[in-house]
Amino acid sequence: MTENTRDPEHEVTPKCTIDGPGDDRRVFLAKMALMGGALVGASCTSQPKAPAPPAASPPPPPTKGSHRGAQAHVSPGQLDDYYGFWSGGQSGEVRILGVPSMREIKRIPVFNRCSATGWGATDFSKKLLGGKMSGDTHHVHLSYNGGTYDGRYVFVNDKASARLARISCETMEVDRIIDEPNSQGTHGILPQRHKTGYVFCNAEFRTPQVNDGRDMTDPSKYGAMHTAVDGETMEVKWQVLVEGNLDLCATDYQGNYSFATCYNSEGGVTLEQMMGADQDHLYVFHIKNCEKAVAEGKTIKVGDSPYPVIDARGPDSPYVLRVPVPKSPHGVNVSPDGKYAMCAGKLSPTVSVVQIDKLAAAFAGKIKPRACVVAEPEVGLGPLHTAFDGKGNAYTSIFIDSVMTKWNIAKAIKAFKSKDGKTPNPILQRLDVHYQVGHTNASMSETKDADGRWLIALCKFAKDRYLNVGPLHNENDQLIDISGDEMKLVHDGPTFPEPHDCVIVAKDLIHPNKIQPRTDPRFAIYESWAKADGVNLKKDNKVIRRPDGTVRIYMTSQAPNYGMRDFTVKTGDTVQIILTNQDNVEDLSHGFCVSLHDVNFLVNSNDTNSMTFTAGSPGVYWYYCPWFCHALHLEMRGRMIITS
Ligand code: K7E
Ligand code: CUA
Repeated sequence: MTENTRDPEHEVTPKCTIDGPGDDRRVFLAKMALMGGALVGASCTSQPKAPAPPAASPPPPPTKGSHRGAQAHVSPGQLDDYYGFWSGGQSGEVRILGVPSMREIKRIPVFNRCSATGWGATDFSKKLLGGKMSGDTHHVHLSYNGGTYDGRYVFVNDKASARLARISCETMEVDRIIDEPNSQGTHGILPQRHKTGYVFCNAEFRTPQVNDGRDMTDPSKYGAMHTAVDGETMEVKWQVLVEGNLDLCATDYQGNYSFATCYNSEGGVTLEQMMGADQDHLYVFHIKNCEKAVAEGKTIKVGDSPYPVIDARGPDSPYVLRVPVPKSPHGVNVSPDGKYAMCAGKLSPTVSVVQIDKLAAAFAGKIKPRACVVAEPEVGLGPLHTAFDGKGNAYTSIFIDSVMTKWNIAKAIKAFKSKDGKTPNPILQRLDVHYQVGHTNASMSETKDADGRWLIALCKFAKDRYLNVGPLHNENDQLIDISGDEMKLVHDGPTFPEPHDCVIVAKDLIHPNKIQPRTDPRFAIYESWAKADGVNLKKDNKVIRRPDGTVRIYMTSQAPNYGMRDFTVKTGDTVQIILTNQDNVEDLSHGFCVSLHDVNFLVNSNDTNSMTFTAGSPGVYWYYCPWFCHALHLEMRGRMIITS
């Protein structure tokens, strides 16, 4: 790079992780590499040899003036170019970051309890969560149309409780959560890309089918589900039962196939057993054949679940094709041209490139499944996930080596066919990242419109990159400029544990409402209560004692007042506050917090929200607005009077 327009204040210079004896990081990395080396070497005899040393050939010389670098600094008052949707890992939430500034703009509670919004405690969220208060989000993906995002929904998995949630892009609130039947460890998910059709969900953990106490000691009878959920209705449509662990998920751009990496074709239940075989598979699911089987009733029922299951355990069938790839693959990502599924090797230093238009011949038995693999470049130790720039290059995250490897897809295919299997060298650059990168993604990488501007490396370890804040370290999400010939690290972004994945979406594709549109499914619930009680939600302030003894408090808010200065209930009453915000202007949220009652929730502009609790001992309890809304915000309060 010959010129640099970035503000040096905002640059983070990549530190070398290879030099500097005695350096903590070096020792750590060496240990990791050893561990990984042992893993790879242990039973990997038929695998390709260790990867070539990092970037042996110097990167191409910069063409003068060819690349000024993308602008990472976003000045105060300026907006980002992209919405970044981040999974929140064990926090159970989803976050929205602006890219390239990496500013965290919003947290969306999904499977977690959130004190600020009341998510997990409000009536609607409690109903969706069914009493669960934790989750583990790994993968966020948006609904598609025509190969790119349609800006309507965000889908996210819960690995902990085998659930799928949907966030409405109108409000950036969760509107649905469903359980994946007969599944544990719901991990990889991906919607179809030609339209909002199915969202496919992979169960990572093999379990007895049915899991009711049978077959517990016979893991050979365990299986895992690949589930097709209708992204529009959020109903499970059908499932495919297979014998192997299903890890990451992908879909093609035509609507023909869905994919799952399978790292445990051995069917093991211990780590050693799972690493036994040199070869695992990319499972390819044939969607039309599955639909046909469902239509013709060639399905079984598993347990209490009403949904049809295609039993595809055993050899290849019209439903599932198993493409052999080196042992324990992890990520699978489809290139923006729709041609290739990239299967990252994890325990093999390779990425297996599967040519999607060969799959039909393999399903038809005309070629061997392995013949669909058209390249297998060596990218480094511990490849996990792959992103794309839309210019024919791929970027694979390399966990053990702590690098991002940029490689050229066409060159990798050519090299695979060549006499020595190595020429031309497809590896273009290896960039140190800090440290132990998991997922990676690039701007619009999961669409046909991948634009090659920004790459994110989601690093699992931050080590010494930030001020010491105690034993729990943050993660380190690094921003890399890929607009030129070379990758260039431009920003470190700390995140609270542990985002696994993110997608980066051009801002023009997302259009949230700034005022609550009152169209989410939860409004039908409030309206039905109000109708039954003869109440006008938007106007009335009324205390209704229901026949079942429940006391419903319908209340309005308008800065800086609640519609009720006080209300009276009896000790032990079940009290439901249904609060409607009459303020109908941007950014005027109120909330409702009741002293000593663990009640605290948010009501946005033009919103209604509700929470139910039990009235405590007799006395006076102030309720107040916790959101700073007005000069008289502190006065926005009233008394709950509890009589005996
Ligand atoms: Cu690689 Cu759950 Cu996407 Cu983590 S998974 S890294
Ligand atoms: Cu309403 Cu503060």
